[in-house]
Amino acid sequence: MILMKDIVREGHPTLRQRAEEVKFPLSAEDKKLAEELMEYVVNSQDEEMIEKYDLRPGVGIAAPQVNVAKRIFAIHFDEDSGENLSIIAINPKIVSHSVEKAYLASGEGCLSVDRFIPGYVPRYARITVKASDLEGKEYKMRLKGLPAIAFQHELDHLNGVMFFDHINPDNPFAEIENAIAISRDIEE
Ligand code: SB7
Ligand code: NI
Repeated sequence: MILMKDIVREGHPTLRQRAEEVKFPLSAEDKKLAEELMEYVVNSQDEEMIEKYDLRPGVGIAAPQVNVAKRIFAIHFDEDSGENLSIIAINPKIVSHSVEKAYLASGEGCLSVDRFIPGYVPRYARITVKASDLEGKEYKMRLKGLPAIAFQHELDHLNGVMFFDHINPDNPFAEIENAIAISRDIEE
């Protein structure tokens, strides 16, 4: 199982690489990795598992964060988060997006970043995405709100991009044109 000690931090070169496409059928190793990424996000939202294994909560995690440069991530929102999305995304793509932007009013955090970095992270408000599941079956879905933000945060990890790369360096809280603010009451 993935623990905090397995998560690479800011400064690690894998976080700045473009991750490789994954081939199907999945190798046993890739399948295990995808399942472990999902297991981490599910456990990281469970009070008892957090205590027991000293996990940091996260709604998503991407393979490069455990030092594997492959295009795989998992996103999971706990049932009572008010969202419903639980996906393993392999070779994910954004096929179209809104002109309107969105940002989290509280800013973003990252399991690979051990400090608080204030500022708005502009994202697309709505996205249509494609990805493959563990069986190599392609699916397509539309996302908005927090799930759309989480998907873009994870997709960035596959492209070597960190959330703070998007923050305006001159004024981290400068108004973002044509954007809606999203507030969340759950962690990360
Ligand atoms: C804020 C946090 C996340 C997504 C969107 C907004 C995920 C945090 C956990 N991760 O570091 C995942 O890459
Ligand atoms: Ni992250």
